[in-house]
Amino acid sequence: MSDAAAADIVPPRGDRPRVLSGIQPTFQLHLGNYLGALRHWAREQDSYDNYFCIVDLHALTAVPDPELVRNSVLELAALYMACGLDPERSVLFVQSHVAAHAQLGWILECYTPLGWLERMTQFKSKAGAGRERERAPAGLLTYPDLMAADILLYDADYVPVGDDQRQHVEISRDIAQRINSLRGEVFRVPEPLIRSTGARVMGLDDPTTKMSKSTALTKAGHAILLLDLPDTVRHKIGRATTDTNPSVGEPIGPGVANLLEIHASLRGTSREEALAQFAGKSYGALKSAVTDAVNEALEPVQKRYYELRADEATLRGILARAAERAATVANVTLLRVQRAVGLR
Ligand code: AQP
Repeated sequence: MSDAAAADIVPPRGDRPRVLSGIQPTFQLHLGNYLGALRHWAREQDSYDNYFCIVDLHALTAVPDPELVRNSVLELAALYMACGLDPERSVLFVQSHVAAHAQLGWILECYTPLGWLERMTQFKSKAGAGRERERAPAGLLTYPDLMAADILLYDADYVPVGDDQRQHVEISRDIAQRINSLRGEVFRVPEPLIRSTGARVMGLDDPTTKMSKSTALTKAGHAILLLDLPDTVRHKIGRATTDTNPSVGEPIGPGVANLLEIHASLRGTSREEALAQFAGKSYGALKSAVTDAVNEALEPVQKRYYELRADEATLRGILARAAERAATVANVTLLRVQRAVGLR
């Protein structure tokens, strides 16, 4: 097909706004990924035109073992669906299966001032300093351009993410606006979509840092993993940091606030209602209620996950079909950008 013909076949957008988001297939997902991202994506599928990717190219910045990447992609695909994402209503695809992501990523790198990338919090925290930084993979620095490519390729209106990703969506907007101002209206400029509950679940062991997959890998008590057994969940929450008050009450420390937030988020109440419910109660009572809420939420997810994960052929088929659908949209945008920057 000629370029001109490809550019004319713009898949219909429909009336609903489009969302694009993704998760790295690195290590196991945790409760923060579920409450901050996945659960909202699944619940709101009928309100949006949905594109959710498994961002395996991003995972390479952590340089995991190849077998781990391969396995984690299928694990994540099964978890997406186990958490309620429906491949009929959402395009669930693997980032590296659509070559346009890497192609647009390079173009964006060439249009992004180095200072913007060097200022990113994630780069500074993950690349370290001095000799450690010299050895860090260059992909840690250019990561935001690839993420901007993920979003901009689909002309996404919104990017539903947890609060930790706010800076990445902001830089994607900045990159899009910079190119639009230099080369005409090339990109739709997306907005972050950050929900008020569950947007920043904190580590159980250290409630001043966000729950994260990479920390969970080295600290067993840090995160509740979506595939944790009920007893493991009970044990981890039982050991979660609270504070020195004799019972739940003002002033609320960060550990107790985190447990109340998890409870409120899972039970569909407000923070104020959760505080009123547990005020004056022991930390043991709060932890027991949080454990029950977590285990009730995870039980159906785990059951469905193991059924889906057992059928690898079906998973691969879903991902292959979704990559074709995603590529149809992405290639049209890529061609538009290539023309705007003088490559065609
Ligand atoms: N603690 C969290 N609370 C709420 N939302 C969160 N998300 C991540 N952590 C929390 C959201 O989950 C989606 C996927 O993010 P990710 O793949 O970057 O997951 P991660 O746990 O942040 O992974 P890493 O590899 O461990 O990253 P670092 O080390 O940077 O924390 C996103 O929507 C994210 O907002």
